[in-house]
Amino acid sequence: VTKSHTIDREFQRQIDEILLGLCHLKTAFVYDSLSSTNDHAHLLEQEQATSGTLVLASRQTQGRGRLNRSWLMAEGDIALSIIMRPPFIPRNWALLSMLPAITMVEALANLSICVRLKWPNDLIIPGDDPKVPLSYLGNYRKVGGILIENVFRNNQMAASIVGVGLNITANPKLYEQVPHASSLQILDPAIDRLAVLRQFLTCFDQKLMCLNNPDFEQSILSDYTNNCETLGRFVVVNHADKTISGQAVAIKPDGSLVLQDGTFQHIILAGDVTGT
Ligand code: BT5
Repeated sequence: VTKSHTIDREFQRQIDEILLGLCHLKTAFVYDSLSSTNDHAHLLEQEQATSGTLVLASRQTQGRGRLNRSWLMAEGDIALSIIMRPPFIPRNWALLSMLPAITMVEALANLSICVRLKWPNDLIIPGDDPKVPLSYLGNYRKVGGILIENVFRNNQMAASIVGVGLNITANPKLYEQVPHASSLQILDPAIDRLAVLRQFLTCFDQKLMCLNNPDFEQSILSDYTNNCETLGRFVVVNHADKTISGQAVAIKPDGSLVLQDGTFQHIILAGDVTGT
């Protein structure tokens, strides 16, 4: 974990101004560069940071995806982590990754940018060249991802670190390494990182305020389902040396994906999905 990080004062001031109007997201640590905002959030969590503490960085040297895969970013992209603690955590943990995903969909829709979701945690946009076979999901490209890391102490959930990465700037170096990656600037050349963050943080804060509404879980699930591009498609799932294929037909309340293969139903808890 980086020890010698510098605060990005101008960016910090802009984020602080956004947080002034919010209820739960109250404190932010905004850096030039970190190894990973999730790593830094874990450090703050160990130092008793309160629920709603935010970490942002303009660059990451060791950004992470799931299963220790690497997450690449360029200056101007979004990398953020939010420390969440009980009771400000949905009782159904499956909602932990759905919540930032649908919040980002809503935030970008408010800026007239349409992104979709790829199960379980990718933010995607349509590509512009339908002829390139990408073995990802049809003609869609990945513009963002979510990484949830839960912290347990004494058999109890002490915190959840909610990490969100979003590609804003066009980044040819990234597309070379990840052919199915894209960036929001390609859809909207005028996109503004701060406007995206303002929308995202405001929407996320509002959602947290609704955590105790009786229909909260149902509304997150149905927002997720409605925005999930995986559903309806014929997909292949790879997980731990196993391959399962079928039509994606539903998302269950525990976050699993239901595949229909002839008369069989497969319930997929985790895995990487590709589809046409
Ligand atoms: C994810 O993992 O998609 C979760 C990414 C979470 C990143 C955020 S940034 C802030 C916070 N701090 C961190 O260190 N992480 C979080 P996964 O589904 O495992 O996808 C990882 C895969 O996406 C890689 O193996 C690449 O193929 C691809 N990839 C890497 N960088 C990408 C990018 N910038 N855009 C699109 N795809 C990328």
